[in-house]
Amino acid sequence: MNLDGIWDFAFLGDVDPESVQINALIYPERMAVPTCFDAAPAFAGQRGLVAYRTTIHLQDTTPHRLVFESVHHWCRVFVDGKPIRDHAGGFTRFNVDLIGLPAGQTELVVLVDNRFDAARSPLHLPHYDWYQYGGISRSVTLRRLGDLWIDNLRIATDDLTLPAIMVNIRYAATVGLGLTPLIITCNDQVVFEEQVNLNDTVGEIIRRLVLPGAGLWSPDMPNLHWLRVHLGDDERCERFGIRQVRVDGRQILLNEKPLRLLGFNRHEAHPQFGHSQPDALLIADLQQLRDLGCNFVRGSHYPQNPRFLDLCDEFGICVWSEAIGWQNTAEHLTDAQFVAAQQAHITEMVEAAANHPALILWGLLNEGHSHDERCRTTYATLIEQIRHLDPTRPVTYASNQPFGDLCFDLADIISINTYPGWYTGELDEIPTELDRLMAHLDAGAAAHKPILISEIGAGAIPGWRDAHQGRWTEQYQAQLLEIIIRHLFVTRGRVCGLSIWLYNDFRSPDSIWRPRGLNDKGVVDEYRRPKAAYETVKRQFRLL
Ligand code: ADA
Repeated sequence: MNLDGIWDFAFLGDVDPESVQINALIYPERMAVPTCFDAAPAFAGQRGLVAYRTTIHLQDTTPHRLVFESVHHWCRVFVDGKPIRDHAGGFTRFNVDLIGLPAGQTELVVLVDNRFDAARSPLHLPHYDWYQYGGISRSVTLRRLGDLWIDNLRIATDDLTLPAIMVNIRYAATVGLGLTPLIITCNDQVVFEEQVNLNDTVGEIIRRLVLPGAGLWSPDMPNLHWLRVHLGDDERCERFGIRQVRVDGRQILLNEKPLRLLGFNRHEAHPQFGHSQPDALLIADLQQLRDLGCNFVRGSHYPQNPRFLDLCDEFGICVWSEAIGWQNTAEHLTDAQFVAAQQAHITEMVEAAANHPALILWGLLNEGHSHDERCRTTYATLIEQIRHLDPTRPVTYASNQPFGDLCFDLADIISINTYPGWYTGELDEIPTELDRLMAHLDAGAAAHKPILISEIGAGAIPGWRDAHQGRWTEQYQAQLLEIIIRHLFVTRGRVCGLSIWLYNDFRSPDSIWRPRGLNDKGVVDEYRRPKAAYETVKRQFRLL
């Protein structure tokens, strides 16, 4: 049951969650779920503890599960007045299991806190260059689990030519059930049937399925298939694509063919909805990205909305999914609490998104201090964790220290954020600067690895054009991006991909570097109105 809608709401302010008497709360407001409450005019820019309330219905006394797709930044979930679970970190899915509760109508209350608190929500630090909105920002659902449920269903390509997939079914049950029927259908055809022995209350069933004639997924031909697994009384359906991505020397191969990634970074931000992404906005963004001639989006700097990933699967747009981070230093990367929070977040990111064929690349820790020896252990630990959770995709991280980085050997792809012509140098120096960068990488870390330019760009205040065409004008941004695209792909051709910084303008903490309170490096503004660079990039991408 989808619980999205209008919930009761209370803004409690600078209050300690431990001191809140849940049953005594009064809810003077109403709030949409999902949305970010601090994007709404009444609470714009406010930080504090808030309470959301709705009513849920438990069908019977068997286990039920609340699934939250994302809550910022910290929350405590109460059912029937009792605290069930705390969760820290936005942008990822987490479950709240309801075990042994009476059947019928009951009250669900979620205390949500968008204040910065490095101890309680270590993943959200105030220096990050994006406005960190608060609230229940993605959908909430209630599931009846019953006595046996499929906890997770993972589908991975095993063989491209047959083709064949590996299906991993993780199940849980309240009691050992013995022989239980397992039936798997693909696109409504039964492809597998067996009696499985479920003596344990948790376990994994792994099967290899050959699917003759099933079309492969690629950006040009995004074929998708439905896998439906019936285990006892439970049923789970997942959409998947058959495709393989791997790194071979300096190239990324998709289905054994070189893949050139052309696209943008994208922030999940909108002045009216904050990090929430209504379907209409997702579709509009994807339509523009397709119109721009993209086949790639880097989800900067956190895991993207599952609905966005669904649409990327359909539109044939490849995605880099990134675990949250922004210029984290040794202070964070050697802090056990921060590392543990990253590990939990990475597990949630991979679990939620692994079946999306569009997702071709995992990333982490944007511009963390990978040039500081003290940070290397954490880079190694987290990258290893991602590989362990999902050995089927390359791993990378965006470095802004290409001349001093100490962790490039840990990554499958070398990704560089660089701002020639913006933070350093002038337009005519861009080609030389890019060549200097490539020469350095080719002589060392990237000699046998692909290079991706994960950020590059310039600010442009929407509507500002003038005869001098200097920094902050739309003309300057358009010229800079044209020079970069032509140099990278027409003159040179060394890099395997580009994600321009960035698709959309987005709110950032107040600073003299951020006119209008926004990071203005989008080719569309915060309401997605195109700047001059939109047409320039579109023309250049389409010529390649
Ligand atoms: C960095 C960072 C981005 C953004 C960008 C900018 O490269 O990774 O998140 O802050 O700079 O706009 O300056």
